[in-house]
Amino acid sequence: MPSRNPFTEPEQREPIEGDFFAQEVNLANRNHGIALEMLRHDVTPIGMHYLLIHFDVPYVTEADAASWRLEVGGLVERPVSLSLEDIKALPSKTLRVTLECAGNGRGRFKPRMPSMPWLLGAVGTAEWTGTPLRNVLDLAGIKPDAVELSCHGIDRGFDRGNEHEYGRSLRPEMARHEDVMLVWAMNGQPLLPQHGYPLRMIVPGWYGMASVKWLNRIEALASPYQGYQQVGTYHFRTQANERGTPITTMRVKSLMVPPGVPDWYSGARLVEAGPVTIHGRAWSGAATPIDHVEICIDGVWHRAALEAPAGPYAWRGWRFDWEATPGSYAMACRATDAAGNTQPLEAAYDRGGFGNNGLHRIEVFVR
Ligand SMILES: Nc1nc2c(c(=O)[nH]1)N[C@H]1C(S)=C(S)[C@@H](COP(=O)(O)O)O[C@H]1N2
Ligand SMILES: [Mo]
Repeated sequence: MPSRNPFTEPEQREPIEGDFFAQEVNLANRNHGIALEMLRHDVTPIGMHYLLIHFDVPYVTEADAASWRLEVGGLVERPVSLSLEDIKALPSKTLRVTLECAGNGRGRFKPRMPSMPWLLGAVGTAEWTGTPLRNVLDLAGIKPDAVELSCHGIDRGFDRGNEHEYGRSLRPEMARHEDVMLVWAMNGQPLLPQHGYPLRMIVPGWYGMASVKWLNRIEALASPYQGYQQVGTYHFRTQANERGTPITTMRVKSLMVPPGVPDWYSGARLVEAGPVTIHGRAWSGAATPIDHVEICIDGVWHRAALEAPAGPYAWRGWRFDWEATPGSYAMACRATDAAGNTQPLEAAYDRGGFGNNGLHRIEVFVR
Protein backbone atom coordinates (compact mmCIF):
# COMPACT_ATOMS: atom_id res chain seq x y z
CA MET A 1 0.00 0.00 0.00
CA PRO A 2 1.25 3.52 -0.75
CA SER A 3 3.42 5.20 1.84
CA ARG A 4 3.15 8.60 0.18
CA ASN A 5 0.00 10.75 0.23
CA PRO A 6 -1.83 10.00 -3.06
CA PHE A 7 -3.93 13.15 -2.75
CA THR A 8 -1.01 15.58 -2.59
CA GLU A 9 1.50 13.49 -4.55
CA PRO A 10 -0.58 11.71 -7.20
CA GLU A 11 0.95 8.59 -8.71
CA GLN A 12 2.02 8.23 -12.33
CA ARG A 13 0.82 4.71 -13.03
CA GLU A 14 2.70 2.85 -15.73
CA PRO A 15 1.70 -0.42 -17.43
CA ILE A 16 3.17 -3.46 -15.66
CA GLU A 17 3.67 -7.19 -16.12
CA GLY A 18 3.71 -10.02 -13.62
CA ASP A 19 1.67 -10.73 -10.51
CA PHE A 20 -1.42 -8.70 -9.69
CA PHE A 21 -0.88 -6.05 -7.03
CA ALA A 22 -2.85 -6.07 -3.77
CA GLN A 23 -4.52 -2.82 -4.94
CA GLU A 24 -5.77 -4.59 -8.08
CA VAL A 25 -7.03 -7.53 -6.01
CA ASN A 26 -8.84 -5.07 -3.73
CA LEU A 27 -10.54 -3.47 -6.75
CA ALA A 28 -11.42 -6.95 -8.06
CA ASN A 29 -13.07 -7.84 -4.76
CA ARG A 30 -15.25 -4.73 -4.88
CA ASN A 31 -16.08 -4.86 -8.57
CA HIS A 32 -17.04 -8.36 -9.57
CA GLY A 33 -17.68 -9.81 -13.00
CA ILE A 34 -20.37 -12.24 -14.11
CA ALA A 35 -19.64 -15.92 -13.49
CA LEU A 36 -19.39 -17.36 -17.00
CA GLU A 37 -21.94 -20.12 -16.31
CA MET A 38 -24.48 -17.30 -15.78
CA LEU A 39 -24.24 -16.60 -19.52
CA ARG A 40 -26.92 -19.31 -19.84
CA HIS A 41 -29.49 -16.77 -18.60
CA ASP A 42 -31.05 -14.48 -21.22
CA VAL A 43 -31.34 -11.84 -18.50
CA THR A 44 -28.61 -11.86 -15.87
CA PRO A 45 -30.06 -12.46 -12.39
CA ILE A 46 -29.60 -9.40 -10.18
CA GLY A 47 -26.53 -9.91 -8.05
CA MET A 48 -24.73 -11.78 -10.86
CA HIS A 49 -24.58 -8.70 -13.10
CA TYR A 50 -21.09 -7.23 -13.19
CA LEU A 51 -20.29 -4.14 -11.12
CA LEU A 52 -17.97 -1.22 -11.66
CA ILE A 53 -17.88 1.40 -8.94
CA HIS A 54 -15.05 3.94 -9.01
CA PHE A 55 -15.48 5.42 -5.55
CA ASP A 56 -17.77 4.52 -2.61
CA VAL A 57 -21.33 3.32 -3.13
CA PRO A 58 -23.31 6.31 -1.83
CA TYR A 59 -25.44 5.75 1.26
CA VAL A 60 -28.96 6.50 0.01
CA THR A 61 -31.90 5.63 2.26
CA GLU A 62 -35.55 5.40 1.22
CA ALA A 63 -36.06 8.79 2.84
CA ASP A 64 -33.19 10.19 0.76
CA ALA A 65 -34.84 8.71 -2.33
CA ALA A 66 -38.14 10.35 -1.36
CA SER A 67 -36.41 13.75 -1.34
CA TRP A 68 -34.11 12.99 -4.32
CA ARG A 69 -33.94 15.71 -6.95
CA LEU A 70 -32.69 15.60 -10.50
CA GLU A 71 -31.65 19.12 -11.47
CA VAL A 72 -31.44 20.10 -15.13
CA GLY A 73 -29.72 23.43 -15.67
CA GLY A 74 -27.21 25.39 -17.73
CA LEU A 75 -28.23 26.36 -21.25
CA VAL A 76 -31.93 25.57 -20.82
CA GLU A 77 -35.12 27.59 -21.25
CA ARG A 78 -36.32 26.70 -17.73
CA PRO A 79 -34.11 25.01 -15.12
CA VAL A 80 -36.07 22.09 -13.66
CA SER A 81 -35.81 20.15 -10.44
CA LEU A 82 -37.64 16.83 -10.52
CA SER A 83 -38.48 14.33 -7.79
CA LEU A 84 -38.46 10.60 -8.49
CA GLU A 85 -42.25 10.78 -8.46
CA ASP A 86 -42.17 13.44 -11.17
CA ILE A 87 -39.84 11.27 -13.25
CA LYS A 88 -41.85 8.09 -12.74
CA ALA A 89 -44.99 9.92 -13.89
CA LEU A 90 -43.42 10.38 -17.36
CA PRO A 91 -44.10 7.74 -20.06
CA SER A 92 -42.08 4.65 -19.14
CA LYS A 93 -40.71 1.64 -20.95
CA THR A 94 -38.50 -1.38 -20.30
CA LEU A 95 -35.48 -2.16 -22.45
CA ARG A 96 -33.28 -5.26 -22.39
CA VAL A 97 -29.68 -4.03 -22.59
CA THR A 98 -26.32 -5.76 -22.55
CA LEU A 99 -23.71 -3.59 -20.81
CA GLU A 100 -20.00 -4.23 -20.89
CA CYS A 101 -17.31 -2.30 -19.06
CA ALA A 102 -14.84 -0.68 -21.46
CA GLY A 103 -12.04 -2.05 -19.27
CA ASN A 104 -13.20 -5.66 -19.65
CA GLY A 105 -10.10 -7.69 -20.51
CA ARG A 106 -7.66 -5.10 -19.12
CA GLY A 107 -5.94 -7.77 -17.01
CA ARG A 108 -5.29 -9.84 -20.16
CA PHE A 109 -3.22 -7.12 -21.87
CA LYS A 110 0.55 -7.37 -21.59
CA PRO A 111 1.67 -5.08 -20.13
CA ARG A 112 -1.48 -4.11 -18.22
CA MET A 113 -2.41 -0.79 -16.65
CA PRO A 114 -2.74 -1.22 -12.87
CA SER A 115 -6.46 -0.61 -12.38
CA MET A 116 -9.49 -2.89 -12.14
CA PRO A 117 -7.90 -6.11 -13.55
CA TRP A 118 -10.86 -7.44 -15.53
CA LEU A 119 -10.32 -10.72 -17.34
CA LEU A 120 -13.57 -11.66 -19.12
CA GLY A 121 -16.64 -11.14 -16.97
CA ALA A 122 -17.41 -7.41 -17.03
CA VAL A 123 -20.64 -7.88 -18.94
CA GLY A 124 -24.28 -8.54 -18.12
CA THR A 125 -27.80 -8.08 -19.46
CA ALA A 126 -30.67 -6.54 -17.57
CA GLU A 127 -34.18 -5.25 -18.18
CA TRP A 128 -34.11 -1.60 -17.28
CA THR A 129 -37.31 0.34 -16.62
CA GLY A 130 -37.43 4.08 -16.87
CA THR A 131 -38.26 7.00 -19.10
CA PRO A 132 -36.38 8.29 -22.12
CA LEU A 133 -33.99 11.03 -20.97
CA ARG A 134 -35.40 13.31 -23.65
CA ASN A 135 -38.71 13.53 -21.78
CA VAL A 136 -36.85 15.30 -18.98
CA LEU A 137 -34.75 17.37 -21.39
CA ASP A 138 -37.92 18.56 -23.10
CA LEU A 139 -39.32 19.81 -19.78
CA ALA A 140 -36.22 22.00 -19.43
CA GLY A 141 -35.92 22.94 -23.10
CA ILE A 142 -32.28 22.56 -24.15
CA LYS A 143 -31.11 25.71 -25.92
CA PRO A 144 -29.76 25.24 -29.45
CA ASP A 145 -26.30 26.52 -28.49
CA ALA A 146 -25.75 23.65 -26.01
CA VAL A 147 -23.00 21.42 -27.45
CA GLU A 148 -22.99 18.74 -24.73
CA LEU A 149 -24.99 17.65 -21.73
CA SER A 150 -22.95 16.60 -18.70
CA CYS A 151 -24.55 14.05 -16.40
CA HIS A 152 -23.37 13.77 -12.80
CA GLY A 153 -23.62 11.21 -10.04
CA ILE A 154 -23.31 12.04 -6.36
CA ASP A 155 -20.26 9.78 -5.85
CA ARG A 156 -16.95 11.57 -5.51
CA GLY A 157 -13.28 10.72 -5.21
CA PHE A 158 -9.80 11.11 -6.70
CA ASP A 159 -7.97 9.60 -9.64
CA ARG A 160 -4.36 10.57 -10.38
CA GLY A 161 -4.79 13.63 -8.19
CA ASN A 162 -8.00 14.78 -9.90
CA GLU A 163 -10.85 15.25 -7.45
CA HIS A 164 -14.23 14.89 -9.10
CA GLU A 165 -17.73 13.56 -8.89
CA TYR A 166 -18.42 10.83 -11.44
CA GLY A 167 -19.63 12.62 -14.55
CA ARG A 168 -19.97 11.91 -18.23
CA SER A 169 -21.33 13.89 -21.18
CA LEU A 170 -23.33 13.20 -24.31
CA ARG A 171 -23.97 15.31 -27.36
CA PRO A 172 -27.55 16.63 -27.44
CA GLU A 173 -28.55 14.42 -30.39
CA MET A 174 -27.37 11.31 -28.53
CA ALA A 175 -28.96 12.41 -25.24
CA ARG A 176 -32.23 12.81 -27.15
CA HIS A 177 -32.07 9.29 -28.65
CA GLU A 178 -35.33 7.52 -27.75
CA ASP A 179 -33.48 4.64 -26.08
CA VAL A 180 -31.18 6.67 -23.84
CA MET A 181 -32.97 6.24 -20.54
CA LEU A 182 -33.28 7.46 -16.98
CA VAL A 183 -34.04 4.27 -15.06
CA TRP A 184 -35.24 3.37 -11.59
CA ALA A 185 -35.72 -0.40 -11.90
CA MET A 186 -33.58 -3.36 -12.95
CA ASN A 187 -35.21 -6.71 -13.74
CA GLY A 188 -38.46 -5.37 -12.28
CA GLN A 189 -36.97 -4.41 -8.91
CA PRO A 190 -35.83 -1.05 -7.54
CA LEU A 191 -32.16 -0.47 -8.36
CA LEU A 192 -29.81 -2.01 -5.81
CA PRO A 193 -27.47 0.48 -4.09
CA GLN A 194 -24.50 -0.72 -6.16
CA HIS A 195 -26.38 -0.29 -9.46
CA GLY A 196 -27.25 3.38 -8.85
CA TYR A 197 -30.26 3.57 -6.50
CA PRO A 198 -32.45 5.52 -6.83
CA LEU A 199 -31.81 6.79 -10.39
CA ARG A 200 -29.29 6.11 -13.13
CA MET A 201 -28.82 6.45 -16.87
CA ILE A 202 -28.63 3.66 -19.40
CA VAL A 203 -26.96 4.43 -22.72
CA PRO A 204 -27.66 1.27 -24.76
CA GLY A 205 -25.02 0.14 -27.24
CA TRP A 206 -22.23 2.05 -25.48
CA TYR A 207 -19.70 0.72 -23.06
CA GLY A 208 -20.87 1.01 -19.45
CA MET A 209 -19.04 4.20 -18.46
CA ALA A 210 -21.74 6.34 -20.13
CA SER A 211 -24.50 4.90 -17.93
CA VAL A 212 -24.08 7.26 -14.97
CA LYS A 213 -25.35 5.89 -11.63
CA TRP A 214 -26.76 7.88 -8.67
CA LEU A 215 -27.69 10.63 -11.14
CA ASN A 216 -28.75 13.96 -9.65
CA ARG A 217 -27.66 16.69 -12.07
CA ILE A 218 -27.61 17.41 -15.78
CA GLU A 219 -26.00 20.52 -17.19
CA ALA A 220 -26.37 21.84 -20.74
CA LEU A 221 -22.95 23.20 -21.73
CA ALA A 222 -21.68 25.83 -24.18
CA SER A 223 -18.37 23.97 -24.62
CA PRO A 224 -17.36 20.30 -24.37
CA TYR A 225 -17.36 18.81 -20.86
CA GLN A 226 -13.88 18.51 -19.39
CA GLY A 227 -14.61 16.14 -16.48
CA TYR A 228 -11.94 13.58 -15.64
CA GLN A 229 -14.09 10.57 -16.59
CA GLN A 230 -14.75 12.21 -19.95
CA VAL A 231 -11.34 13.49 -21.04
CA GLY A 232 -8.81 12.08 -18.53
CA THR A 233 -9.75 8.47 -19.18
CA TYR A 234 -12.03 6.38 -21.45
CA HIS A 235 -9.94 7.16 -24.51
CA PHE A 236 -8.15 4.61 -26.67
CA ARG A 237 -4.49 5.46 -26.27
CA THR A 238 -1.29 3.60 -27.01
CA GLN A 239 0.98 6.14 -25.28
CA ALA A 240 0.80 8.31 -22.18
CA ASN A 241 -0.08 11.97 -22.88
CA GLU A 242 -1.61 11.08 -26.21
CA ARG A 243 -4.96 12.70 -26.87
CA GLY A 244 -6.47 9.45 -28.09
CA THR A 245 -9.93 8.53 -29.33
CA PRO A 246 -12.99 8.83 -27.07
CA ILE A 247 -14.53 5.46 -26.24
CA THR A 248 -18.20 5.14 -27.15
CA THR A 249 -19.90 2.01 -28.56
CA MET A 250 -19.09 -1.58 -27.61
CA ARG A 251 -16.91 -3.69 -29.91
CA VAL A 252 -18.19 -7.03 -31.20
CA LYS A 253 -17.45 -9.82 -28.74
CA SER A 254 -18.47 -13.32 -27.63
CA LEU A 255 -18.02 -15.55 -24.60
CA MET A 256 -18.57 -19.25 -23.92
CA VAL A 257 -20.11 -21.03 -20.99
CA PRO A 258 -17.23 -23.33 -20.09
CA PRO A 259 -18.50 -26.92 -20.57
CA GLY A 260 -18.22 -29.73 -18.02
CA VAL A 261 -17.02 -29.17 -14.47
CA PRO A 262 -14.13 -27.04 -13.22
CA ASP A 263 -11.01 -27.67 -11.27
CA TRP A 264 -11.43 -25.28 -8.30
CA TYR A 265 -8.09 -23.51 -8.56
CA SER A 266 -6.97 -23.68 -12.19
CA GLY A 267 -10.48 -23.36 -13.61
CA ALA A 268 -9.58 -26.07 -16.19
CA ARG A 269 -12.62 -27.99 -17.44
CA LEU A 270 -13.32 -31.72 -17.35
CA VAL A 271 -15.91 -33.02 -19.82
CA GLU A 272 -17.22 -36.58 -20.25
CA ALA A 273 -16.88 -38.06 -23.74
CA GLY A 274 -20.07 -38.00 -25.83
CA PRO A 275 -22.41 -35.29 -27.11
CA VAL A 276 -21.81 -31.89 -25.49
CA THR A 277 -23.60 -28.63 -26.28
CA ILE A 278 -21.39 -25.55 -25.97
CA HIS A 279 -23.43 -22.44 -25.14
CA GLY A 280 -22.41 -18.82 -25.39
CA ARG A 281 -23.40 -15.20 -25.96
CA ALA A 282 -22.37 -12.62 -28.54
CA TRP A 283 -23.01 -8.90 -28.71
CA SER A 284 -21.93 -5.73 -30.46
CA GLY A 285 -22.48 -2.00 -29.93
CA ALA A 286 -24.73 0.64 -31.46
CA ALA A 287 -27.64 -1.82 -31.93
CA THR A 288 -25.64 -3.72 -34.56
CA PRO A 289 -27.00 -7.28 -34.86
CA ILE A 290 -24.75 -10.33 -34.59
CA ASP A 291 -24.30 -11.94 -37.99
CA HIS A 292 -22.56 -15.18 -37.02
CA VAL A 293 -20.49 -16.90 -34.35
CA GLU A 294 -17.75 -19.45 -34.94
CA ILE A 295 -16.20 -21.83 -32.50
CA CYS A 296 -12.70 -23.23 -32.91
CA ILE A 297 -11.97 -26.67 -31.48
CA ASP A 298 -8.41 -27.88 -31.91
CA GLY A 299 -7.72 -25.57 -34.82
CA VAL A 300 -10.94 -26.34 -36.74
CA TRP A 301 -13.55 -23.60 -37.06
CA HIS A 302 -17.26 -24.46 -36.95
CA ARG A 303 -20.38 -22.30 -37.34
CA ALA A 304 -22.45 -22.04 -34.17
CA ALA A 305 -26.27 -21.95 -34.29
CA LEU A 306 -27.77 -18.62 -33.25
CA GLU A 307 -30.76 -18.36 -30.92
CA ALA A 308 -33.58 -15.91 -31.62
CA PRO A 309 -32.60 -12.24 -31.14
CA ALA A 310 -34.01 -10.58 -28.02
CA GLY A 311 -34.06 -6.93 -29.02
CA PRO A 312 -31.57 -4.52 -30.59
CA TYR A 313 -29.43 -4.06 -27.47
CA ALA A 314 -29.43 -7.57 -25.98
CA TRP A 315 -26.75 -10.18 -26.48
CA ARG A 316 -27.56 -13.12 -28.76
CA GLY A 317 -27.42 -16.69 -27.50
CA TRP A 318 -25.57 -19.29 -29.57
CA ARG A 319 -24.81 -22.99 -29.30
CA PHE A 320 -22.70 -25.69 -30.89
CA ASP A 321 -23.21 -29.44 -30.62
CA TRP A 322 -19.90 -31.20 -30.19
CA GLU A 323 -19.11 -34.91 -30.11
CA ALA A 324 -16.36 -35.00 -27.49
CA THR A 325 -13.77 -37.78 -27.66
CA PRO A 326 -11.04 -38.27 -25.04
CA GLY A 327 -8.11 -35.86 -25.19
CA SER A 328 -7.32 -32.25 -24.43
CA TYR A 329 -8.72 -29.44 -26.54
CA ALA A 330 -8.15 -25.73 -27.04
CA MET A 331 -11.39 -23.88 -27.74
CA ALA A 332 -12.10 -20.32 -28.80
CA CYS A 333 -15.14 -18.43 -30.05
CA ARG A 334 -15.41 -15.50 -32.42
CA ALA A 335 -18.35 -13.27 -33.32
CA THR A 336 -18.94 -11.16 -36.43
CA ASP A 337 -21.58 -8.44 -36.55
CA ALA A 338 -23.84 -7.30 -39.36
CA ALA A 339 -21.51 -4.37 -40.10
CA GLY A 340 -18.75 -6.88 -40.85
CA ASN A 341 -16.74 -6.30 -37.66
CA THR A 342 -15.05 -9.48 -36.43
CA GLN A 343 -13.23 -10.15 -33.19
CA PRO A 344 -9.45 -10.11 -33.65
CA LEU A 345 -7.41 -13.12 -32.51
CA GLU A 346 -5.62 -10.72 -30.15
CA ALA A 347 -7.01 -7.28 -29.41
CA ALA A 348 -5.09 -4.20 -30.47
CA TYR A 349 -3.00 -3.01 -27.51
CA ASP A 350 -4.50 -0.22 -25.47
CA ARG A 351 -2.51 1.47 -22.74
CA GLY A 352 -5.50 2.04 -20.43
CA GLY A 353 -6.67 -1.52 -21.00
CA PHE A 354 -9.82 -0.57 -22.92
CA GLY A 355 -11.77 -2.38 -25.64
CA ASN A 356 -10.13 -5.82 -25.33
CA ASN A 357 -12.33 -7.95 -27.58
CA GLY A 358 -9.71 -10.63 -28.20
CA LEU A 359 -10.98 -14.20 -28.33
CA HIS A 360 -12.22 -16.08 -25.30
CA ARG A 361 -10.09 -19.22 -25.14
CA ILE A 362 -10.50 -22.19 -22.85
CA GLU A 363 -8.82 -25.54 -22.37
CA VAL A 364 -11.01 -28.61 -22.03
CA PHE A 365 -9.98 -32.11 -20.94
CA VAL A 366 -12.27 -34.91 -22.15
CA ARG A 367 -12.37 -38.17 -20.17
N1 LIG B 1 -21.89 7.51 -10.71
C1 LIG B 1 -21.21 6.51 -11.29
N2 LIG B 1 -21.70 5.98 -12.42
C2 LIG B 1 -21.06 4.97 -13.02
C3 LIG B 1 -19.83 4.46 -12.51
C4 LIG B 1 -19.34 5.04 -11.31
O1 LIG B 1 -18.30 4.63 -10.76
N3 LIG B 1 -20.06 6.06 -10.73
N4 LIG B 1 -19.17 3.48 -13.20
C5 LIG B 1 -19.46 3.39 -14.64
C6 LIG B 1 -18.86 2.26 -15.29
S1 LIG B 1 -17.24 2.40 -15.74
C7 LIG B 1 -19.60 1.17 -15.66
S2 LIG B 1 -18.90 -0.08 -16.56
C8 LIG B 1 -21.02 1.05 -15.28
C9 LIG B 1 -21.26 -0.23 -14.50
O2 LIG B 1 -22.60 -0.36 -14.15
P1 LIG B 1 -23.04 -1.52 -13.15
O3 LIG B 1 -22.10 -1.48 -11.98
O4 LIG B 1 -24.44 -1.23 -12.80
O5 LIG B 1 -22.88 -2.82 -13.91
O6 LIG B 1 -21.46 2.13 -14.49
C10 LIG B 1 -20.95 3.39 -14.88
N5 LIG B 1 -21.60 4.44 -14.14
MO1 LIG C 1 -16.63 0.51 -16.92
